[in-house]
Amino acid sequence: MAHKLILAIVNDDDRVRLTEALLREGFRATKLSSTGSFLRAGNSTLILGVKDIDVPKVMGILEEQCKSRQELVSELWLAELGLEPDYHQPLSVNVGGATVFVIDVEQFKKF
Ligand code: 2BA
Repeated sequence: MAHKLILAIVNDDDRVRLTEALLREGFRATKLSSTGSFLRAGNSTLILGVKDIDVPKVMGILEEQCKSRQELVSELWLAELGLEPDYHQPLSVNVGGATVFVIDVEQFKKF
């Protein structure tokens, strides 16, 4: 049976609801604490090993549970990036509900 590795970077605020929904449907996940390079805010990266056939179901749960939202980028950080001439106010960016990578898995074993 072929498997995929799903890496999903999600907002911390969605993590509990998302992992509960995944567990209800029988999907196991490992959570890594991660940090976005642009906002430098904490987010969560979920690692899921799933059967090929289950990928659409997991994608559906991610889409349903992860809400996109507006977040402000601090002026201090914009200045550090050298972007302050373009922005005279804190910048509002649309942070996606989930950033998802689906990767082929060569082997999946549990010992
Ligand atoms: P951050 O790097 O903190 O990015 C947060 C949001 O800031 C991004 O939302 C995007 O709307 C904006 N942003 C990021 N880089 C930008 C730039 N150079 N100029 C203008 N705006 C920028 P999302 O795209 O939804 O990404 C949310 C989080 O997902 C990211 O947090 C990062 O942790 C991860 N991510 C997104 N794309 C990725 C990729 N291609 N590879 C790895 N991680 C990624």
